[in-house]
Amino acid sequence: MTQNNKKNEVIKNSKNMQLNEYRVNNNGQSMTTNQGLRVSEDEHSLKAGVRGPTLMEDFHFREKMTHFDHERIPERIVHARGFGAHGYFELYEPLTGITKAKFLNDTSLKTPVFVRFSTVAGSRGSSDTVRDVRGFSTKFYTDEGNYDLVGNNMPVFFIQDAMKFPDFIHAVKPEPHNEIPQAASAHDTFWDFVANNTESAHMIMWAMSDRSLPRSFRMMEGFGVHTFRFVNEEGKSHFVKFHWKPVLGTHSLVWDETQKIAGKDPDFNRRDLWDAIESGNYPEFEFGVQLLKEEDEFKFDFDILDATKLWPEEMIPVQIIGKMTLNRNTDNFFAETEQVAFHPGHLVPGIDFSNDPLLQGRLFSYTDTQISRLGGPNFAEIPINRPIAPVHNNQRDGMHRMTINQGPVSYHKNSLAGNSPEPAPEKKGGYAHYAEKVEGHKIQARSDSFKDHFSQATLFWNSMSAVEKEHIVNAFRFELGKVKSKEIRQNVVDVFSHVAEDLAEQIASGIGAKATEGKATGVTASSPALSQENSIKTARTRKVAILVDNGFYDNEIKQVLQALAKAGVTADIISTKLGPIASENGAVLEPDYALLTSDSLLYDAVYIARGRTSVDQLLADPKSIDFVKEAFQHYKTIAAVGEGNELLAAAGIKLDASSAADRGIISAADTYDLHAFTKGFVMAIAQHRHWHRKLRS
Ligand code: HDD
Repeated sequence: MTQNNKKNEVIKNSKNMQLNEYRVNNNGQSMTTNQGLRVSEDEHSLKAGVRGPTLMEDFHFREKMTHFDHERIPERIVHARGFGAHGYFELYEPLTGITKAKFLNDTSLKTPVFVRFSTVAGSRGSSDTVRDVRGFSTKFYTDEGNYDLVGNNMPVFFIQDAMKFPDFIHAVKPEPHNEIPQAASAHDTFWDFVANNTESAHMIMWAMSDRSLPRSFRMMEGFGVHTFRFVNEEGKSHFVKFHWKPVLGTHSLVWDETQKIAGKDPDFNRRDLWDAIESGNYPEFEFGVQLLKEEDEFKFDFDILDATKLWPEEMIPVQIIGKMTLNRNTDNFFAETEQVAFHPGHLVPGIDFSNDPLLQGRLFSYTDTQISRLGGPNFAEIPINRPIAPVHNNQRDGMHRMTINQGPVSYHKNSLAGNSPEPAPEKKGGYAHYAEKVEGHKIQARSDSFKDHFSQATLFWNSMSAVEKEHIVNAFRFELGKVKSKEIRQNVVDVFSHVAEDLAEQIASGIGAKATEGKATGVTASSPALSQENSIKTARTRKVAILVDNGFYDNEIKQVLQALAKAGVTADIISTKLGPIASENGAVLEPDYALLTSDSLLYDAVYIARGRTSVDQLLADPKSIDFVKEAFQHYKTIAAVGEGNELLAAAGIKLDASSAADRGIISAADTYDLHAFTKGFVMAIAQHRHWHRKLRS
């Protein structure tokens, strides 16, 4: 083993090995109290007689109950619902001369990471598929200390100054008088905020777009949002924006589907991530940076310190420099995902802040929130938060202190302990803040360069495909349609009249409001990178529902399953009931789900197998017809063979030989070329959705 490889192994495993210290396995063990005393009885409290009162001296009962009574900690004020996983980061290209961060310079390193994806507005128990921004937080356990990239799946934000964050969050959260609605922005206070705070216009365009409805956490982009700084060995700085690009492409659900999934499987996104990792389909995200020279700071028609602006990729390309792979689920949700504490101010040498006023405010908020959520200042000692780099300082005591610091000295400078721990000079890895020159008056105001609230909202609108535009208009109509105040609805239309006339008109005509002409920015530029339709398309890891019952053709199912598996597509067998089903020649298949416990909402594609008896049984259950109908309405690929085509007809899907394939319907007669059929099926699945299909054709 070379030196580098050895190092690799150590780094790769060190977080996992560190967690080993804390793992507890109860298998084969006797039950004890928290004091280690073996317990002989765990079902009956100690009573004075079998029908008598419970006795106070039952310490096991008291301990069990006290612990239970305190099992919850405050949920996060935002991003309460989330899901985490472990993995590692590998560097393709060293950023030599750009940043001195070691994990971005040494391609032989595998840096352990923990990632938490989240929604923003909902409570911990809310549904995964609501219309919302998704959090995308990554903790890199580097050997220079933890580096946290606490981002979202959208590259901009609602507000420009952190001072407004509590207001914005109050407006989007359930209204305080009745705590309605849960995990939804479709209500009066949110849209009243939007109408009165026009800096939110660009982010609202993203929030009303399909980006708010990710098909999977594995199919979302991630963004650091703010402009940060890279600093090199010589102390020279570049501005930088961070990007995560999913290897499977960026894809979304459709609105009708998300609302129904919220009932059918509120854990849809977290289950998808868990299952993907368990089955070895490790989610992968490439890491990209947009770099800007210090001297180019003022070359743009937007301010790079303004978090409501993105850097168009066509203007400043994203350089892909590495990849993150998520390959391990948590052992325990609470210990890891709930207790993980991210902070945009957890940095390593070579990475620094910009003066973005949103970022500056975040630097205060995150530690503050951890202190109340995690019960004191020692949250960094919780196993998931502990760095793999050694920790030495003079901080002592506090709630839940784990470290047993030795010796009498807890101050700096000292002679008694040889002045240790001693600050490390920059050359020896000590963090030194970038020596930016700053001058100015103390002032509570915003720079004029932050005043353009609409140009990039128009850029975003211009960059959308016709289908994406239609989804945005429908989202506005839905959200504003739920707003009771007519005045607020009109005020919002007035705001979006600044973005684009056709947008404002279409919103207005759906909600009984009026758009005003002549106010729009007139921006004509577009940025193709913003449209999801230009994203990577692949069938890999997509899920197919196979509808089948007794009397199927064994050989056909086997070959289709093989072809799907070869393309990396997973499949579930769904039948009218659970329990083994038999083919026409007696071969047996075990269904994964019955129609009752399944739904096409939970799949990317449907396949209806041939077989007279099989299809007759399916046809006799109306759920199978709804299954196919909804898959069609949600633009999903549907394949049918032989008699299976009758289920298409029963679902009202008329086949038009000239355009059927185009609409993602792969239909075959009894005798057909199986190879060509499966190839066409996989290609159609890779398209994600067949948007041009007309509803209920
Ligand atoms: Fe924040 C959590 C992302 C602005 C204050 N934020 C939180 C999480 C994410 C973000 C992903 C969840 C972390 C996790 O998984 O545990 N926040 C962002 C982004 C922002 C942003 C991308 C803008 C670019 N946030 C923002 C502002 C403030 C906060 C302006 C306050 C000044 N955010 C918090 C917080 C949270 C938080 C209250 C709640 C739970 C936590 O920190 O750990 O401190």
